[in-house]
Parts: sequence; structure tokens; C-alpha cells
Amino acid sequence: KQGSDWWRGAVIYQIYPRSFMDSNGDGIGDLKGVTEKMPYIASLGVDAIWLSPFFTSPMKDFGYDVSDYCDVDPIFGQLEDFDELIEHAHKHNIKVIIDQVLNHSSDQHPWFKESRSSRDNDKADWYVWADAKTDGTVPNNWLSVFGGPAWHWDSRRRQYYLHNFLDSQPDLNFHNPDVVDALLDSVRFWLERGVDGFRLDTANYFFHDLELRDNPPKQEIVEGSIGVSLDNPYGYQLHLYDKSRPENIAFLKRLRALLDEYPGTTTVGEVGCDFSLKTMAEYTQGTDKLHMCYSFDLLTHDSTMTHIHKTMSTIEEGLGTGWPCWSMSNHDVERVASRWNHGKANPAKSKVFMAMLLSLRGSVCLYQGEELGLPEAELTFEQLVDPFGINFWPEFKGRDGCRTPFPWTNDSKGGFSTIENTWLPVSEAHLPLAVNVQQGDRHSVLHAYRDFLHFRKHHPALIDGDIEFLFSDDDVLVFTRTHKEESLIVGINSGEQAHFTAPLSYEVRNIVMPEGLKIGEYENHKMILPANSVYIGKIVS
Ligand code: TEU
Ligand code: CA
Repeated sequence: KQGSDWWRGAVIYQIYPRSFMDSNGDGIGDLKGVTEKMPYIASLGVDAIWLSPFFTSPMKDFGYDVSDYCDVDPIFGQLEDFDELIEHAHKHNIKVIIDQVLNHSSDQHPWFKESRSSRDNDKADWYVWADAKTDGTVPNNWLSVFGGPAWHWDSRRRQYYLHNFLDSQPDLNFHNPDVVDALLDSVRFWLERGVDGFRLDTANYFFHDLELRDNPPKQEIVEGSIGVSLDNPYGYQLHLYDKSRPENIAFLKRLRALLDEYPGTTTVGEVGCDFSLKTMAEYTQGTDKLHMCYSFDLLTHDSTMTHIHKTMSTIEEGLGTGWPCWSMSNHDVERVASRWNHGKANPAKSKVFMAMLLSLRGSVCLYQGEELGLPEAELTFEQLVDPFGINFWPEFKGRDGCRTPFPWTNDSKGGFSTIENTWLPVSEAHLPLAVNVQQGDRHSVLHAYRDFLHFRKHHPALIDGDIEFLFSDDDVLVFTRTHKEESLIVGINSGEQAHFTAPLSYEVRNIVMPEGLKIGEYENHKMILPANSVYIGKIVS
């Protein structure tokens, strides 16, 4: 799809640069590595890449703690390497989306160093500072996503500062217009360098309640949602006052106005925590805020088609002119091949879930390795480096298992690096699924992805057609996608053999389906779906 709305229905391939390709043999992936692998990325048939942060950082949260918004961390290379990456991507017709972590900076950012130095310096109000209560305790009951209170005592200022994540990730104060100006300047810096868009980290966390009111307890716990565990009170609080504040809308409008100066650019906001479907709809409504948002609904919950149906219906109801982006895997959650298959890779199911994701209404983010059907890597406690995982072990194993090096080849180092001692170990279980192995196997998950992405490009209904659901149970989902040029019926079956009888008004014709999938049949208004199969047909009347 060409033109300035290329992002509507686009497929975005997420790269975690630390783990994609190491070009200089230090055991850590880098920007030159990404550039080197551009032909592979292009061979998948995706429209864009999203690069997780590569900015200057002390790496306490592996780059989501930025200490210079306008430079590249030496681990990943330098600005020239980024320019080269963009140039190569564009040559291959691939757009480049970069991550912007605006909500918080690193505590090593010069802004924070100055802010914490006294109560009356120029940047004294650039972060969220608050006095202790009279008994010395924290200002209110807000909690950090990574565990414990969201407040950290600073002995120099003798005040607390707010951090939604690590205490080395202080929240910037968006109520201060100078902060907003400075952040928008850094966004402009990358627009000037030619990026095609931004993934906005924690897009609904930017503002906090100025009265610092306590969050109320939650009436109902949604199982599977972020931060819900017996030891972690985070999920037992309704995040009314620290997330999704109404003031954010005006900020998103300013950000959009800036992007509109650079036609063809886009945004995809990460929306987490409570009311995320409602917030996604609100943020993407009209043409003056974000272009797209994603929530965690397909990232952390169970895989039943009933759940998918419910999530999609909810978003469709409230969405209006808004536009969602869906993903099943990313650098924050257990890989889908494990999460939805009880821990084990299952190529047949990976293909079915792939076809489902790429047929729903919305843009799609695929996470590196998803196209190989990689399962979550198993790591011991000693091997963990993610502070989130270390904090919550063993109940929650953290995010290292989805961040291990990408398996390019099936030799012991996986073709990722020239050294053995990579920043996280290459998973042995990934070697039989390496790119070189799947390349040579016509029935591999990798080929199925390529074929489906190619097929999808020729079916405008799958890219931005309307959606209507006809049926769902735990395993089966049937829906239609309708576009002015074509109308399709899609049947997905992730369980044992099943069938679905369509309303008599549907006349359906078979079309050539992508290879590598188990294909269902359609005859006399009956869709027959063998175990782990997909059917897509053309509705002719
Ligand atoms: O994630 C925000 C977020 O909600 C996650 O922290 C999520 O709750 C957690 O990873 C559980 O799966 C973004 C980034 O995607 C994440 O990598 C960063 O650590 C975080 O922001 C802080 O910048
Ligand atoms: Ca390297």
C-alpha cells in the first residue's frame, strides 16, 4: 500500500536490536547488524520495522531508560549507522518506526541530574517531586509496574520523585510546558533524520493527577492482566489517577500536529493498564491524535477464540474512525508459541494463529522470531538480567525468555554473533528452528508467514475491510471482511475438526489460498475445518 495512509493495515516487524544481529562480535546485537539483515526482513514481505530503543542509555531497562534522546548508544553504533539503516530500509521499501520513551528518562539524564540537585534549579519541576506525608511516608498509594511504591526518596532534595517503572526511570512532569517542548524537539530531531514514525512507549502514562489522589481498590480482578499476581498489589488497584489522564489528549494533539508536518509518518501508541480498549479508541479517533494504538489484550491473555471475538467486538463498538494495531508477541511478554501452546512449539498452531492475526481488522506487529514459531527460551534464575523478572521470580519469570538472540543458523552460536558469551544465551531449543533450517523446508512456519503476507497484499479486504463476526467458540472463529473491491469469509480453527454452517444468503467461491497452511473446505453453505486449519473464500453474493 502506497500513500500517506500506508500504515492502515500495515504489518510492522519489531526488532529488538540487542538480540537481532551482532556485527562486531561483542555479543550484543547492533544497528549495523540490522542493516546487514535488511534483505531477510524484506523477504518476509512486511511493510515496516519498529526498532526497540537504541538511544544512549545506562541500560538498566535495556534502553527503555534514555540518557540522551538524540544520540545512539555506543553499544548499538553511532548516528551514521542509523542513517545507513534508514537508507537501506527505504531502498527495500521498508518504513522505519522508532521507539520513543517519553514518559520517563534515565536518572543519568542531565535533566534529572539537574532536577535532583536542589529544589530551585531551572529544571526543579521537570520531574514529579512531592513532599513526604507528615509521618515521612510516601505521598500516596501509587505503585510501580516493576514492584513496590512508585515513589523514591531523594536525600538531597528531601522529597520523593515518581517512577512508574524502576527508580532509575524517573517520570518526566508533562504538566510542565518546557518538558513537553523539549520532548517534542527530540521527536522532531528523528523526523528530520527521516524516520517514518514512532512507537510510543506507555502512551497513556504521560500525565498524573496534580492532586496526587490515591487510586481506589479494584472491584474486579481481570485475570491475566499486567501486574496481577498474589504478591503484587499493582493489579488490585484501579489506576484512575496515575494513568490515562484527560490532560494527555491535548499533548497527543500537539504531537500529531508535529507529525503532520512530515506527511506519511505514523504513530503506534502502547496502551496498558486499565480501560485500555476504551483508551485505544479515544486516542485514535479522528485525525488529530494518534494513528494507531495497541493494548495487551492479545499479548497476555488466553488464546480462546471466544476471547479474541470478545476483544474485537468491544473495540469495534467503540472505535468509530479509530484504528487498532494487534500483536501476539513482543519484548515484554512470553512468546505466543509457548503462551498459547502450553509451553511447547507447535508449527501447525503457530500457522493458524498467524492467519488469524493477519486476517483481523487492524495493523499488525510481528515480533522477531514469531515468523519462526520460536517458543519462549528457558532460563535459570542465574541467567536472568531483566530487573522485572529478577524481582518477581519464580512466580513470574520476566522478559529475558523472549529476548534471547535470534537464531540465524543451527550451529552452536546460532549465527547471531562470533562469540560464545552473548548477552543472553542462544536458546538450544531454537537451533532446530533457525532461519537456515526453515529456509530449506517448504512446510516451515517461516514459509507460511511469507506466503500469507504475500497473499494478504493481494486482498484489500484483509488489509482495511470492515469486519463482522459470524461465530466463535473456544477453538473456532468465523468472520467476514468487506471492502469495496471484495468480500471474504474467514474461518479459523485452532482445535480438532469442526464445521460451520453459513447463512443461506452467502454464496462463496474458493480462492487460491497461501501454501503451507492446512486448508478447510466450503460446500453447500458448510465450512469444514480440519484440525488446525484455515479457510478463506470469496463471498460472491
Ligand atoms: O512497557 C510498559 C508496560 O506496561 C510493560 O512494562 C509491561 O507491563 C511489562 O513489560 C510486563 O509485561 C514499556 C516497554 O515496552 C517495556 O519494555 C519497558 O520496560 C517499559 O515500558 C518502561 O519503559
Ligand atoms: Ca555488537
